[in-house]
Amino acid sequence: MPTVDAQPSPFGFDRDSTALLVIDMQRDFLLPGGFGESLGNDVAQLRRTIEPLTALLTAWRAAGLPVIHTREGHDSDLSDCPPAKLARGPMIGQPGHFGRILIRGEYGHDIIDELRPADGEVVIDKPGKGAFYSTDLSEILEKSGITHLVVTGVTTEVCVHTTVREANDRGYECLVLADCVGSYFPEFQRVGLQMIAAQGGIFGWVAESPALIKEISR
Ligand code: C5J
Repeated sequence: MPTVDAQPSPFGFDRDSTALLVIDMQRDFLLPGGFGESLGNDVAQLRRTIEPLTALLTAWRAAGLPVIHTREGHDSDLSDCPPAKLARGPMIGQPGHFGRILIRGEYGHDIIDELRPADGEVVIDKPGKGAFYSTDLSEILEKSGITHLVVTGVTTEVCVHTTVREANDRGYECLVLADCVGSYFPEFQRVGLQMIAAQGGIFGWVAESPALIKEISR
């Protein structure tokens, strides 16, 4: 069984039952001038994930393993936007530099060019922070016999954490790749990763992508 050096212990996985989850690598979060930057965030903190994630995707696809992408966003009438989210995020649906913010079909909502989904890869549109809430991710994973998830994307403490916690409660074993997840806030990145692997791996495991690439390229 392939095994990756990870915290708090080695992470073993079976190629037939493991999927790569790429969370919300969307223009509005990552591009200079996008929604994330308009809130005063430093997008460079997220953009450092692009290079390692590109290398991982190349190796993962070469190994013939499944990739699932997610995008956070809403229908144009915002009917699927949880009211509490809209109340504290009134800019959702408003005009931004790359179209209406977090609205499906707008330029800013889509995935950055470097990580564009390949033909046949699943893309999940999610209205919440977690990838399971109000999506068919559970059914897709069950149908494909997936039990282990390699989790990447942004942001570490929000959509990555929510998804990993949801996945953990549903029985999935999650490996989070430290160099392939990003937060606008260095402190949240550091502590967010610590929280996952703490207490014997309370939500999962944490590793660096080169260790995983080495395993899947054997
Ligand atoms: C946020 C996300 N931070 N993808 N979204 O609002 O983490």
